[in-house]
Amino acid sequence: MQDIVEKIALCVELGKINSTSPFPPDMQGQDGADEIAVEALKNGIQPDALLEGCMLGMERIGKKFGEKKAYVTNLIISAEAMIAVTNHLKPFLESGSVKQKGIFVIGTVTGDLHDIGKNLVSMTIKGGGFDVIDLGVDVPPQEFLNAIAQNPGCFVGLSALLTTTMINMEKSVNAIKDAHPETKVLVGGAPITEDFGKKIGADFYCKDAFDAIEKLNSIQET
Ligand code: B1M
Repeated sequence: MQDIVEKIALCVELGKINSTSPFPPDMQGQDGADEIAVEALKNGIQPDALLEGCMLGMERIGKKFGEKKAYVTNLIISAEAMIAVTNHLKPFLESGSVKQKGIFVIGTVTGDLHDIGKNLVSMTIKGGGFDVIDLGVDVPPQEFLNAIAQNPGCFVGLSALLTTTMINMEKSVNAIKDAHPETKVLVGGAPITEDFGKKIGADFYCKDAFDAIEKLNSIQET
């Protein structure tokens, strides 16, 4: 199991998407994240292990980038490698109980183009029995307001990955709470914390996709 986690982590860190990807040159012809994920799932490895490998790989490349030891292009191919894995996880994450529990609107806030975490949250919440409306990335506050107006009673999730876009998250929460104070807002993303969520008036901070579904279920139980 640990072997698979490490193999996936290495492919994601180095941007080895599949056997035909040219990077890194010393891994040419070898299986990439895509083939390793398919094989692992075929052998009964749990999707969680593949996700763990992806997160580890992303953490490593993110750290290198922060230390100026990697470029944006490295982040792009690492993202492609992780997407290759998550594409195979989609059926598992989305295959929850079919009972429709409500509508969940999600988007990455204005100015932010990161969507891998948001997409994972979308899939997991869909699997948890909610209808998901994914507004995509770089979503201005007004678009969230339009979606709420069209889906009364929905829950809203906001994602932000940049310290520079956390302020835009606050603007979106304010706009939502001003226009629709009853709407429950959940926030998440790497730089977001419980304290920050509270400070900007969000109802819930979610550390990851599984935490998000737990929080949504808890709202429903109250
Ligand atoms: Co960017 N990037 N990036 N990047 N990138 C970070 C975030 C960074 C930390 C890297 C670093 O410097 N170490 C850094 C931000 C620094 C900061 O703000 N202080 C950074 C930077 C600087 C940038 C650019 C500015 C680089 C540049 O152009 N010079 C640029 C900005 C573009 C923009 O958005 N305007 C940029 C671009 C990119 C790519 C496009 C190349 C690519 C994204 C591709 C894509 O998303 N399709 C990318 C990537 C891949 C990363 C890292 C390496 C990985 C992010 C990721 O996908 N993680 C990242 C470093 C890192 O995070 N370690 C980095 C995996 C994902 C599953 O985790 O998104 O955290 P995450 O989601 C988690 C939780 O946070 C939570 O659940 C998920 C797990 O279950 N969650 C939620 C997320 N959203 C939620 C919403 C919820 C609930 C939970 O709602 C309820």
